[in-house]
Amino acid sequence: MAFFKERELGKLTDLTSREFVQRWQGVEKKLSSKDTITIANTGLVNSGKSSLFNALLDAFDEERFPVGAIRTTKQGDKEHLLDWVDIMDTPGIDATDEDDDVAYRTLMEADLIVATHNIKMGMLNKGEYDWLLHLAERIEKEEIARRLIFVCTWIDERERQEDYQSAIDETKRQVFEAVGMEIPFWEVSAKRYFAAHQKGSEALAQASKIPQFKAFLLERASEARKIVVEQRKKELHTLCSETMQTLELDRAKLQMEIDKKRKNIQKQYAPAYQSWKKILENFRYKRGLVEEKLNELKSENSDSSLYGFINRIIEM
Ligand SMILES: Nc1nc2c(ncn2[C@@H]2O[C@H](COP(=O)(O)OP(=O)(O)OP(=O)(O)O)[C@@H](O)[C@H]2O)c(=O)[nH]1
Ligand SMILES: [Mg+2]
Repeated sequence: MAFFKERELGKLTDLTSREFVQRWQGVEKKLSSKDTITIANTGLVNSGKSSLFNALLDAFDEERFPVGAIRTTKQGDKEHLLDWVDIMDTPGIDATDEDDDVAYRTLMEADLIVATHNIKMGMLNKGEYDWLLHLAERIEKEEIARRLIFVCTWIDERERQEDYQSAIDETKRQVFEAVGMEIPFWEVSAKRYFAAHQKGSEALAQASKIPQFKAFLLERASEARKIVVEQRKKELHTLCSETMQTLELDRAKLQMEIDKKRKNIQKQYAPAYQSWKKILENFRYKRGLVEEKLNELKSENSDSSLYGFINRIIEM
C-alpha cells in the first residue's frame, strides 16, 4: 500500500520540498522490494556509468545499458545482476535539471551507490564534488561507508601518464573531504575488460580490475542483504523524524510571520485607536454629566409631568 495518495504528495511537496517526496518514494519502493538489493550508479555524463554496469553484467554481445559518447542514459533502467541483486543505470548529473531529478530519485531507491568519475579528466570538478557532498548528507553517517562506493573509470587512458598517482591521490583527498570519511575507492577500466574478453586475455581482465570490483560489490550486497529489513525500517524512521522537523520548522516560521503581521497592524492602527478611544471617553463623560443633571431635575420635579419625560430620556 502506498504511503501517500497523489494529492497528499503534492501537499507534501508544497510544505517541504520535491527532494523529500523523492526520498519517501525511494523508501517506499525499497520496502516493497523485500530483500532484493539495488545497486545504482551516479556520476557525470559520459563518466562511464553504463559501460561499468555492462561490464558487471558481462554484456559482451550486446549492451544491456546503452552506451555513447553523447548524453545517453535518460532514465533509471534496471537489470538483474543476480536473482536478488538489481543494478540500476542512471542519467548523468549536471546535464539538465530533469536528469538530476531522475538521478536523485533513482538513487533514493538504491541500497548501494557507486559514484563514478572519469580519471582521464583529473580530479573532481565542482559539480561532482557538490553532488557527492549532497549525497553524503542524505545518508545516515554510520551508513555512508557501507553504502557509498567510489570508482575511478577510464584508467586505461591515464594510467601510463606520469601524473596518474597524483590525480588519484588528489581525487581521494577530495572524496574524503566531501563525504567526511574514508569510503571504498576503486580504479577500473570497463574498456579494458571488454578488450580482454575479445582477446581472451585473463591477465588483461585482471588488469581492468573489473572482476575484483564485482567480487567486492557482491560481497557488499550480501552484507547489505543481511541487515536490509532493519536498515529500511531505520531509514523510514529517520525520514519520518526529518519530515516532522521540517514541518515543525515551517510552522514556527509561519507563526512568527503571523505575529509580526499582527504587531504591524496594531502599530499601524494605534493612533486611530487612541483618538477614537479619547472621543468615546469624552462622550461617556458628557453623557455622565447629562445623566447627573437629569437626575437632579428628576428629584426636584418628582410628581410633575416633567418626571415622566425625564425618566424616558434616562431609559433611552
Ligand atoms: N577509454 C575508456 N572509455 C570508456 C570507459 N568507460 C566508458 N568509456 C567510453 O565513454 C563513453 C561514455 O560511456 P557511457 O558508459 O555511455 O557513459 P555514461 O556515464 O553512462 O554516460 P551518460 O549515460 O550519457 O551519462 C563511451 O564512448 C564509452 O565507450 C573506459 O573505462 N575507458
Ligand atoms: Mg549511461
